[in-house]
Amino acid sequence: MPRTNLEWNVDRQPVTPENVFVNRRHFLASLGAIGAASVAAPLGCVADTPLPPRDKVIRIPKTPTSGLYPAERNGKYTLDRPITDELVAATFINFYEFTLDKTRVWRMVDQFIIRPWTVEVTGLVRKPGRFDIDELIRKMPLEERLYRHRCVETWAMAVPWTGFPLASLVKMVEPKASAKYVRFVSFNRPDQAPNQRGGPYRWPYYEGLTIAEANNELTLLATGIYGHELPKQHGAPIRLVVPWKYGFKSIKSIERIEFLDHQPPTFWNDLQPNEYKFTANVEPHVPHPRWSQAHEWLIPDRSDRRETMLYNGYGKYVAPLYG
Ligand SMILES: Nc1nc2c(c(=O)[nH]1)N[C@H]1C(S)=C(S)[C@@H](COP(=O)(O)O)O[C@H]1N2
Ligand SMILES: [Mo]
Repeated sequence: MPRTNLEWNVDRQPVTPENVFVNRRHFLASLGAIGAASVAAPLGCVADTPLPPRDKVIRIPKTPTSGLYPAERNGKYTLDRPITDELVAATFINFYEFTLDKTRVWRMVDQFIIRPWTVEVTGLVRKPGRFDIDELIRKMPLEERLYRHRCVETWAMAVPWTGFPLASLVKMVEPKASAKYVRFVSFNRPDQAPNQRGGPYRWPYYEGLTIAEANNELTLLATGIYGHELPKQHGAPIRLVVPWKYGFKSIKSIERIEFLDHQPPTFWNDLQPNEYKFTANVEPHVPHPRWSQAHEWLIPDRSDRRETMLYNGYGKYVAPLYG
């Protein structure tokens, strides 16, 4: 059966160049509308294929808060694997607002405008507000943390994020006792993001956490990566990082945060109700309907396989939330 483009684009993975070409054609054929020119385009981040030039891919924004980077590293959070090469991470990206093709997101983000940017905080809080992104960042305690990242598609990476605990924003806005969930909403700008023009998705992307998950010490709002501000493809100017959950929970480019008394629907659960539920923790023994989650592989090398760890190895911090 031909896949629909509602599904995860797991074909866009570094395999052998031959397979990449076959998979790419299969993938493009399944999308239908793309011409032969793009089939011949460079493949980008694929093992054994040259990566594109660093200065083209990693465009670091210049903003009123650029001077805050690099932030001091919090050494509490350590890795069991090497930090992923920055250029590999920047060219292997899920950001469906722009394209489903991981290796081409970086080429599609030029028109995306990340200043001025406002984050609106609403709902069941005593101090709601609309925060200018740079004023918000200046109020918050920026630090760097090394975290593993695990995508539901089985690829994994390890990166240094810069950001602040979501808990410090939660504290600032003073949630009411009735606030049990936090909902996050990304942007909807078809003029800036090509894949928001038509198609089957219901934009903007939206996600959610319980208030306990939001207040967990691991949960970050990231504004930087690799010691500088987020390049657009990583979800500038501010994105969630929830390292014990599948990557799709870590919503990029957040415009609104709402405090609710009920569990909100989420983007992927609405599209694929038979996949992972709201919680979507990394659990090796719970397969995806179409693949096992027992193993993961470290980009860019499909053969660099590891056993998936329960809660992505963060059980020490989060297991009590689910016991
Ligand atoms: N707004 C938005 N956020 C998103 C996504 C997306 O398509 N749109 N993809 C998610 C998925 S599936 C993953 S794995 C991570 C990838 O983050 P990275 O590209 O910075 O590694 O972002 C998540 N956040
Ligand atoms: Mo993902």
